[in-house]
Amino acid sequence: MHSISDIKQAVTKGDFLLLAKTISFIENNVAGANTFLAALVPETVPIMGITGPPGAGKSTLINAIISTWVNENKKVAVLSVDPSSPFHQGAILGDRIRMKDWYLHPQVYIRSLAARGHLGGLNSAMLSLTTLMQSAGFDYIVVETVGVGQSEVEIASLADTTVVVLVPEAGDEVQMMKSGLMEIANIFVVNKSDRPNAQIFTNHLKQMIAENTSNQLAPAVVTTIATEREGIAELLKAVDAHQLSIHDGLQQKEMLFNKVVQLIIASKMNGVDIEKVKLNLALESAKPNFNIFKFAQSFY
Ligand SMILES: Nc1nc2c(ncn2[C@@H]2O[C@H](COP(=O)(O)OP(=O)(O)OP(=O)(O)O)[C@@H](O)[C@H]2O)c(=O)[nH]1
Ligand SMILES: [Mg+2]
Repeated sequence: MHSISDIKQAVTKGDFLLLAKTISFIENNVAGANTFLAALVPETVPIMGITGPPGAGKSTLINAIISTWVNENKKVAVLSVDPSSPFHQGAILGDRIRMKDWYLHPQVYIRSLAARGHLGGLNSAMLSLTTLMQSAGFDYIVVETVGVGQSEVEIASLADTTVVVLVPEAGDEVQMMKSGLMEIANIFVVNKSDRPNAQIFTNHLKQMIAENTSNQLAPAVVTTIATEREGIAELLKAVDAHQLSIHDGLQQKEMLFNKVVQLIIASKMNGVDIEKVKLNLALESAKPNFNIFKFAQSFY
């Protein structure tokens, strides 16, 4: 493992090689990774989560947001979770195109992460990596996840401000209610508002929010056209406003608690071979006297 001060120094110069290596070490939980993490002193850099259905324009939005921050001379880290489903095989390549302006920029570090294959789960890996970014001299951290399954929704809830990106299409409202996106959104973005029906959709959404949340907690709604960089200033304003509102401590304590629980679970999972669990389960569960507790206990 490299020292965090070496990593930080390199990041300052726009050299992300040490950072990239360290991320791989943490992802693979190599010897020394725990000690390294335990010595980190993170700055209070807010984490912005961006989630929403596939193709809603999350990466295009991030691409536009980065340009604002780079112009302010800030350093930006983007962690993009690739769900690695057959439907998303082009995701990493797609992101390289969508965020093309920034892949080689010295102020911007973009990393795609596979959703599967992390010891102890994606949540704890994500927590480690965002803390690393907070310790490495970045001013802004963005986490992009596809809001399809519950696990993706959970990752977004690790963020300080969660932005849910929707598009004006019929049926999405119902879908959103079901998928749990409503609960985690601090800000809703109606992207692709160049499309017909954008205004109607936005009005529906606002109405739904009013019916489902108390005024105090109501998430803001911002309309954007990410491809034209329209609405980005309004979005960033809403993010700032949300950041200011979360310092009441209660929500933060709850988040901190959830993170600690994730880490404990991850440490307990350390050394458990998930593939072996799966394989053995397939064999054992077919037997007539199968008992789930007995089976699980064999891995404790
Ligand atoms: N018309 C229109 N198209 C847009 C807008 N924003 C993004 N797009 C297009 O929508 C497509 C998907 O954009 P992405 O940014 O890759 O969407 P994403 O949500 O990151 O997609 P995944 O990461 O695959 O889930 C691209 O072809 C974009 O050019 C917009 O505001 N208007
Ligand atoms: Mg994307």
